[in-house]
Amino acid sequence: MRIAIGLLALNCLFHLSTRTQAIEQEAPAAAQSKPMLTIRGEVEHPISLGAKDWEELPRQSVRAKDHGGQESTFEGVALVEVLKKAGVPLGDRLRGEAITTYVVLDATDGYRAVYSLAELDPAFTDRVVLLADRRDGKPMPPPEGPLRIVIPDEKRHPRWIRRVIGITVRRDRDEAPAAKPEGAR
Ligand SMILES: Nc1nc2c(c(=O)[nH]1)N[C@H]1C(S)=C(S)[C@@H](COP(=O)(O)O)O[C@H]1N2
Ligand SMILES: [Mo]
Repeated sequence: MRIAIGLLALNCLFHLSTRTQAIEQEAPAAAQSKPMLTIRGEVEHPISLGAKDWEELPRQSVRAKDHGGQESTFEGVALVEVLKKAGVPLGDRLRGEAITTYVVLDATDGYRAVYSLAELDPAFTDRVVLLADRRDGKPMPPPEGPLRIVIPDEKRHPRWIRRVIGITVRRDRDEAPAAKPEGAR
């Protein structure tokens, strides 16, 4: 009898622990799916954005013609908003050494492109560089999405990066100048 009760208890414990493991494995995926976008480099707080963080960012939409000439409504988050969340100098803080700041965007296929911070800052320009997640009201599946850069008034399309996954913010301060600055010996 004692052995039977002991076995029963063990059996219950076993089920409980496997059940807990199953819940633990499911929970992170449900609460915060794997990162959509990682921001690192010269930022105040490097971050990885999950679907939930992404949903909290301010959204806008633009009309733009893609490389094939098809005009669509693209909806998403301005690239600068993502950078603001990670913390970069903008507006009147974007001067002096900071004005050499640029961002390198990475795609899942290894494709990369560069944008200067000043050309993304609404204090400098009305041009929009959008990280789009919807085209004509629908999510963009790979190989275009889930995130794609859209730049409505850029005449050529190499910087319309598909499948964006990472952003590195860099500053040029460490580079030697091309010519000797005045006053240098
Ligand atoms: N990830 C990724 N994005 C990319 C490219 C690429 O090779 N990989 N090619 C670029 C170039 S050169 C162009 S012209 C456009 C083409 O966009 P489309 O696929 O919508 O026609 O995508 C740009 N975005
Ligand atoms: Mo291209």
